[in-house]
Amino acid sequence: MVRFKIKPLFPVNVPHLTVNSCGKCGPGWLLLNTTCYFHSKSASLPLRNWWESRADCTTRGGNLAVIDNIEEQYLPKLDPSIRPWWKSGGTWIGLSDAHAEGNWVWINNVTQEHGKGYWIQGEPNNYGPSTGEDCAAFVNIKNPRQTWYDASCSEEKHWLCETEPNT
Ligand SMILES: [Ca+2]
Ligand SMILES: [Ca+2]
Repeated sequence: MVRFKIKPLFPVNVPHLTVNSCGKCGPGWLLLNTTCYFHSKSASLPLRNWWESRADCTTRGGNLAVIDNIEEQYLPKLDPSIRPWWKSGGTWIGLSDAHAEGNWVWINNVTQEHGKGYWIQGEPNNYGPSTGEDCAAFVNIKNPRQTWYDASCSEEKHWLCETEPNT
């Protein structure tokens, strides 16, 4: 049973999560709407830095998740294999400003519009004295519209992969 205390704030339909993807996604992947997702926590994998996380997704035939719709923000709450989602810690997604500080670009080369997206209030803040923070992760605390934050790419976290279903 999934409860959404904040539901009135989010006038979207709760997306349908298909745990049995009927062969459309590979083993360990979940089907949400029309996309397959793999969360490292569901496979009990050790934490990895951003680059290693991306490499793992590539090995699995996908890449780090590109979050471009609100439904994807619900995934950590819907996926029973990564509960309790509020204790899952940070999860890498495919968003970085490593090439130009403050210019956030997804791994599919789509630029994240400044002031848009699902950043936690006060993020991204490039916190830190020297290296700053150039990779984005999400953590679901309360509000699905405020889950992203920037962190040092060398930090080790869970990660979320995404790929197209088999046809
Ligand atoms: Ca940065
Ligand atoms: Ca930050």
